[in-house]
Amino acid sequence: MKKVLTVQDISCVGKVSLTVALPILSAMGMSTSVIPTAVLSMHTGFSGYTFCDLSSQIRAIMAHWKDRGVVFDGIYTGFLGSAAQIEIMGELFASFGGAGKTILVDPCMGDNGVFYPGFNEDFARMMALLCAQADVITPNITEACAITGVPYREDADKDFIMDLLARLRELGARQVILKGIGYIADQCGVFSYDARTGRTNEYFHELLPVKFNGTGDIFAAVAFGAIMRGKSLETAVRIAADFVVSTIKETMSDDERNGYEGVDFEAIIPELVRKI
Ligand code: PXL
Repeated sequence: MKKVLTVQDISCVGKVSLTVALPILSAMGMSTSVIPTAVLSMHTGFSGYTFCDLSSQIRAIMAHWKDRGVVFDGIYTGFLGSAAQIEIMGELFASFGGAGKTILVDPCMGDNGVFYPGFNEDFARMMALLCAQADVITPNITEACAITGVPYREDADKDFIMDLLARLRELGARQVILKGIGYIADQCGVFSYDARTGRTNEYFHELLPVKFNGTGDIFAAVAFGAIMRGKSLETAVRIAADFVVSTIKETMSDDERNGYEGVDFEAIIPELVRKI
């Protein structure tokens, strides 16, 4: 069984980050360890959330693990609690990454052209340096613009997307997944570029008329799990995108549902397991 580590916050309520990544990776057959980057009462989409930054713990956790000979086959980082944690992630990759290990960085920072509370251009510039150390990165358009320094465009056309993809490739990650591409009516696209083959793959699926928090985290967790299970980049993208669509469809049927509460991905886990 593959041993993986995922590093993200614990939002106690709201179905994002660790509370979705951990069950998904376990269901995909990964023996999963965690480093929580921060503890929040609810994710930052809810007003009044509490926030406890756990940066001071991470180096001690890593030192203990080194001492005990802990090793991982793969590392996946998501929402980081502070700019200082980006530097610590570099140390984590140096200590626990290396040949034969897969590092996925989801530069979780924003959506729809705006940063989540607490993030800014300086954080994005540092995140770009972390992306350079990754094997796989999974930004949405907002995050891709932020880490490449390109102004966000609501009406991103195919030329804009291809240029953005080229800039992401130049950052240095081996595989780039760019999600949330919307220049085809009623469809949502995910482009992936693999430096090993030099190929760019385009995958479009139906665009659903609702937004739920946490779907980016779910996408990254599934894509990482699929890659760790030996799927090709293209197949991992398809499995992750189809899973997200199914979870949104499942949740849409609940009329009372507030998008901040996330999706009922739990109901779709059997479908995911059959594809792995
Ligand atoms: O889903 C991304 C995410 C993760 N973690 C926290 C967040 C968000 C998005 O709002 O606030 C704490």
